[in-house]
Amino acid sequence: MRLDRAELRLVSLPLLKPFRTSFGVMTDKTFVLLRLFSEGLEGAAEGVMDVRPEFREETIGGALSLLQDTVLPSVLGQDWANPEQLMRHLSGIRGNRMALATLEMAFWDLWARSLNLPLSTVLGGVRSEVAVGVSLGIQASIEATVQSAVQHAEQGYRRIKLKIEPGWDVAMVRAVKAALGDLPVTVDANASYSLGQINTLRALDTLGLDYIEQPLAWNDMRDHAKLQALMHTPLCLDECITSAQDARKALEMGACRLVNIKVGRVGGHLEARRIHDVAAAFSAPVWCGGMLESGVGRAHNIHLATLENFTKPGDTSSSSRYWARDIIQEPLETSGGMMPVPTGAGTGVTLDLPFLDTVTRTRVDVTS
Ligand code: OSB
Ligand code: MG
Repeated sequence: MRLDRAELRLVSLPLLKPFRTSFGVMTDKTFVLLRLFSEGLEGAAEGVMDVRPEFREETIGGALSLLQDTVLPSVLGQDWANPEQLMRHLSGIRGNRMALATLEMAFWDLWARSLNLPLSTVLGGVRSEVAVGVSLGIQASIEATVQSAVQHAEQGYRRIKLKIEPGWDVAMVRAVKAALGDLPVTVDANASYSLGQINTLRALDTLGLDYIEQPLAWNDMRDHAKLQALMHTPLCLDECITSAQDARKALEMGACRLVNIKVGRVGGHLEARRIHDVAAAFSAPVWCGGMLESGVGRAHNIHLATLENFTKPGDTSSSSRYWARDIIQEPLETSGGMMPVPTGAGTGVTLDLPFLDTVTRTRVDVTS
């Protein structure tokens, strides 16, 4: 496929409710949206970097400049046979996997559309719907958290994930567990604890959680390995894993027993699939994470989650939990905790351009 041109937008979409994690409060989701054009077709993807580097180190500013000034000019105006060839061309770029994922995913969408096949089919997926849970941000009170958890359980979500931070953990989790009975409950600390807080971590270990996500520092697998050796509850890494090599090392050293795969964090679908395969070789389950994506990124996540070893519910819940209106035309809604995989070519979703224009802050066209 010859890549004719690209369009980069900075989009800001208001969240229905603020989302609070250990690293901050989000009231709007601001993201980079990339559209790639080739031979009358179009592919799209969104980046998962934030304005401030509080989840990982990449930023929207850095990614926009890398894509606009360096990466896109080096791939536009040329023919690319498949995603592998495109990414081999960019293999000299160190890090910046969120920025690279934005291009890689848009290219997969475009390429699958040119083959007239759903993205899940070209990725090798085996499911027409995927199991999903919800990720509940830090709330104002334990009562409010229990109420929200019960509501989502009643809607059929297959797992409840609770954001925690020091001081908002054992008592809150115990109350939610008591209210939910057998439904799997997990926690995500977003790197807010250290081994110095081992007493709290040991208390969390007694609560029957399905797993504990990224308790320790965003870039520290060694301390996670020390912690896992002391805990019965499996640890799951998110921030620490940006590649299949990271996943191999983490599983080898016992830093985790399962992996949260976010295609936007790891450089795209090729690397996400490699992580999926490495984890399978270790008999470690994987699940599909989310970064509060709009319908564009959400659709990519849903297609990826159709691969065989995505055996735990993912974070790609209904779009209507996040937005009054999404930037795509199709609804992405769960029923009974299952999200149907869009059936059209590529991601199977179409931009709602008039609405997108109203939430676009900047827009640049890039040509070769
Ligand atoms: O750590 O998984 C995370 C959202 C933003 C940044 C990091 C994370 C999250 C979530 C939300 O947990 C998942 C979602 O609903 O998209
Ligand atoms: Mg996480």
